[in-house]
Amino acid sequence: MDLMDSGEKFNPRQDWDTTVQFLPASDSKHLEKTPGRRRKLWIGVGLVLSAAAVALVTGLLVWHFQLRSDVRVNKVYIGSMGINNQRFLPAYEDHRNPQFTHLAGLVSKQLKLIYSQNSVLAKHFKGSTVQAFSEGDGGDSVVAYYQSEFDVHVLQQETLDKAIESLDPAAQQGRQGRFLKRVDALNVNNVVSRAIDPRMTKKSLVERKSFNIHVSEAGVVQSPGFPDSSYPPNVYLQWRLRADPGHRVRLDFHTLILEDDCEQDFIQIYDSLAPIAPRVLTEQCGYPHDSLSFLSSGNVLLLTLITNEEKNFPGFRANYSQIPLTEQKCGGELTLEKGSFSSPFFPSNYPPKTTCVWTIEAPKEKFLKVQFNKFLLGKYSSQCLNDYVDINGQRLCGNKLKSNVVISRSNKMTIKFNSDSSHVDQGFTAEYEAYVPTNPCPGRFQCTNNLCINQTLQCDGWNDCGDSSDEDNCKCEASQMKCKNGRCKPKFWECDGFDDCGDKTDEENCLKCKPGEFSCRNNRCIPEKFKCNGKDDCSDGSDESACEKSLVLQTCSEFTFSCRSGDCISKLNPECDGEKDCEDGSDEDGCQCGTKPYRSSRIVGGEASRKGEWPWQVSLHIRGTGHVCGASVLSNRWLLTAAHCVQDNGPNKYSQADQWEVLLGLHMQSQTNEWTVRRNLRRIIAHEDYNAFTYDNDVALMELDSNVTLNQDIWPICLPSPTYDFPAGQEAWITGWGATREGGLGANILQKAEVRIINSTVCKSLMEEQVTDKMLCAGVLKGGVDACQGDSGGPLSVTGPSGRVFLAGVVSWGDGCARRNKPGVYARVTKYRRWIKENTGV
Ligand SMILES: *[C@@H]1O[C@H](CO)[C@@H](O)[C@H](O)[C@H]1NC(C)=O
Ligand SMILES: *[C@@H]1O[C@H](CO)[C@@H](O)[C@H](O)[C@H]1NC(C)=O
Ligand SMILES: *[C@@H]1O[C@H](CO)[C@@H](O)[C@H](O)[C@H]1NC(C)=O
Ligand SMILES: *[C@@H]1O[C@H](CO)[C@@H](O)[C@H](O)[C@H]1NC(C)=O
Ligand SMILES: [Ca+2]
Ligand SMILES: [Ca+2]
Repeated sequence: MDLMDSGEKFNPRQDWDTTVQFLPASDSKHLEKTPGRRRKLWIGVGLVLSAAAVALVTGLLVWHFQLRSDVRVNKVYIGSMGINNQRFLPAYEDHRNPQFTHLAGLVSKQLKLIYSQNSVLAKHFKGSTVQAFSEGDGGDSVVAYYQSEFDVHVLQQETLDKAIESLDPAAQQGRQGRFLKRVDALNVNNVVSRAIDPRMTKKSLVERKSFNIHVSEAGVVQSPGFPDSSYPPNVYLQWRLRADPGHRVRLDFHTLILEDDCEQDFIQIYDSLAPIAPRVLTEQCGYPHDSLSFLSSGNVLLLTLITNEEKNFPGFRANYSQIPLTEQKCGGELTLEKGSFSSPFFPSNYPPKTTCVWTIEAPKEKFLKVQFNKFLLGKYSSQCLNDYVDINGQRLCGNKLKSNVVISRSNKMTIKFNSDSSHVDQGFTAEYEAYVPTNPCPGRFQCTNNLCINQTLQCDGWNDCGDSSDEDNCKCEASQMKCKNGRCKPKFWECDGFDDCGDKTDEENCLKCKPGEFSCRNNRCIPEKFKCNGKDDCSDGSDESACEKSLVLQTCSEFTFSCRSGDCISKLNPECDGEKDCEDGSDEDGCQCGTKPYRSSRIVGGEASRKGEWPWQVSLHIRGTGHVCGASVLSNRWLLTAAHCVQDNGPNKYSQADQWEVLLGLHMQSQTNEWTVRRNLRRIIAHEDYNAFTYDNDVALMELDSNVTLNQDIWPICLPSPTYDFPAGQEAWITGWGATREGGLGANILQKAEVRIINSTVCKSLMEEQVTDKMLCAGVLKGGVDACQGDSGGPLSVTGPSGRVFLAGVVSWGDGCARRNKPGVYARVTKYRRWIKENTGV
């Protein structure tokens, strides 16, 4: 049995509870009060008490000042210094070697000399230590990494910070060499230092270690204990990675799972051998989903890990290697009429301190346009002072472009990419094309923002241009409604509470009841004040089903939740919402479900999901064929899928449990990892009333042959009670690898698509009455033209009021493939709640 099957993996679930409090991370040592100071404090307070209200603020300021005025702090700065005319020696890698000690001594002297020329620095300087050396750019120089300590008044820290920053090369321009000359002095070319990150000096960090690694031979670096146990608490670890001269270090993460709060546990990567803030390439925590491949500008890279006492997660594993600096030179002349280019090393993060220039020249009579397909250049700043792309003098930066297309009204274009010395990102990919000025989009539709799109996308109800220009002035089809602003939208978005037209015309004329009246589900109208009064005024109970407070009702209805005691309560969807609504608490029983382990730190637009985003998603494999259907985890033993997935099909005996293998905790089909669990099935229970012609009752249960350990990658979704309400207009997600029952190419990474639940009356009319009451319709909201995001049998996930996710449906027919203008049809899980309970006990 291999590691993946043991199920005895790290299980942080009990730690995720968001109610767990974090340890305060303050370091108050420097502010401890002495008795003498306390007296001043009392005087201060006395003054305050006797003063008028306006003086109160002033008094507090005085108090604050007096309390802190003679507190001194030991301020530590981390820096690097370039030394010219020195060759790097292998001995410089070992801090115990006499040659290291000698050069370190010279560096310390040099620093003292530099500080002595600045009155602020000279006054407070205590001493320096050198931690490491590396090769400088170009071979004939060495870089020293050091730490300098200063003893300063609390209130003068900022002055000291400014004095230190004034030593930066940028600040020193024109003054270079002034402070450097002395007979025995080093020839210094570059001094940069910054205050140490307070998270690195926390007293609680009991273990501090550095590892030196040569990356000339590729290898693996991982957090201690990975993957069998979580990383240790309260450590500060550094991995100093060195490549051969003339090479870059490359670091590719294969796994990274840390606590979801960067103040507690985090890694950082520096383009340096010391953690100097202006050289940081990235800081990561949680379960990041951005590109996790990094490159250095020179031949060194530093990886640090800091952890705290609580919430320790699996950690990381990364591959390191080196690549020659000459490899993948970027930029150049592009002379074809059509082509593409991208930032260096895309889709890895681009290296820092890199500049590339592309020139495009087309035949004289043509113009040029560039379309960015991906554009991630770090944080946006209005003048693009950090990383940027410059097109014919226009700078672009950040990760959102106003328009993805840039055109040039000439046959020439110059594109420059520039990255500064810190904070890297994934970069960009772009296509360029020369065009005839009179016909910019041959055979395609031209958007106002110059994008060219497939003509079939014009007037289809979806905004494909990004500026909606493809949806203006349209003639609507029969299945569409006409908005006042001229747009056409699929009819099933009418009256669902969302403004799909953009001018709200799709939501007008929807209410049948007069103002001041409540619309019952059975279309009756009752006075608003009868709503939630504990009496069934609609006579279908719907006026008592959506109430804030839970009243115990005299009569139950199909819209009200029944407690185990038999009482019915008047609150909408009371189960697992974190509040006890039934007297016996049965609405909050069995709620170990529907939570996602990590919160999203950045909303991504794309269709690929994050690892761990859908821990209830299961991949069902047929032995020898691979992935064919999806399923949802209901418990450590039971899965729910579609009955049509488990029907015999000629020689294929899909109804037999032994034909199947199920994969839980899977993210990429091609890449099973430590957290992927494989199981065989013990039995399959297809719904006895499944109808292969109408797809009615398209649900089936699967029992695993042995329990799985629930963890961050494998976790049940909540089952809704029979009365749970998923109203039309509610947002939901479908997920899957996109295999269709008929075969076809699936996706490698788990895909997701946002959909909205469609009013069943409307859906029934659209789908020509093939939709029964035990089915539910949902339509895709964006994209989804090529991708087939939903798998048969997979979940339709809806987030409830408390953030827990409920299983609203099982992908059944119609359109799991998330096509536009065509609703997907799902088995309505509320209708099978009792059947599931009877068969599984869940
Ligand atoms: C990392 O290295 C290991 C062994 O050196 C190799 O098997 C694996 O494919 C590498 N992974 C990546 C993501 O490069
Ligand atoms: C445009 O879309 C249609 C229908 O989806 C497709 O058949 C056709 O190949 C597309 N044309 C281009 C140029 O992509
Ligand atoms: C499997 O899990 C169920 C429900 O949690 C439990 O009752 C049962 O004892 C477990 N079986 C084994 C073999 O651990
Ligand atoms: C669905 O739409 C129909 C017709 O537009 C309407 O009468 C009905 O109240 C709607 N149902 C729900 C649950 O919104
Ligand atoms: Ca469109
Ligand atoms: Ca509740």
